[in-house]
Amino acid sequence: MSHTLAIIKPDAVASGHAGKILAHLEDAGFTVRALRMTRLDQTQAGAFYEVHRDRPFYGELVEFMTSGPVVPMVLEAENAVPKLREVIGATDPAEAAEGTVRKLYAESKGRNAIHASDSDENAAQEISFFFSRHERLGVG
Ligand code: FUP
Repeated sequence: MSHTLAIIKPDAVASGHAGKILAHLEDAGFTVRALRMTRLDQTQAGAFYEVHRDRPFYGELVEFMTSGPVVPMVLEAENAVPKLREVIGATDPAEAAEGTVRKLYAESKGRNAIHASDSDENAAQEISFFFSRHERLGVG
């Protein structure tokens, strides 16, 4: 079993889709190992998306991710990282496959409902970013 980090983003929380997205992830075979609702400040969101700092959409991305509460969670499954990437679909909902979380719930490429780690290394880093050692006791 391996682990990945998902974040239900502010658009999906605000539109009342957090519960449906959580059920979708559980139905897809993931076990939730840690979960909370929180709100990121500019420093936290900026650090989380540090890798995109030089991209033209960085400012908008940080503004969006701080615009309301988010629901980060640790998900467990076999091959959790690639499996979750498949379940959430392409970054842009217009390009996402039918039945994926982004096809069902994302508004646009920027406001796209959910984040998922893109490698095992980033998953470990992102899980530590949101969850303390104590909260991660059930993980791994
Ligand atoms: P993803 O891994 O699918 O979340 O996509 P990326 O890591 O490429 O991008 C991270 C976030 O930046 C996306 F979720 C939304 C935002 N983004 C834009 O707003 N515009 C873009 O052109 C690309 C990404």
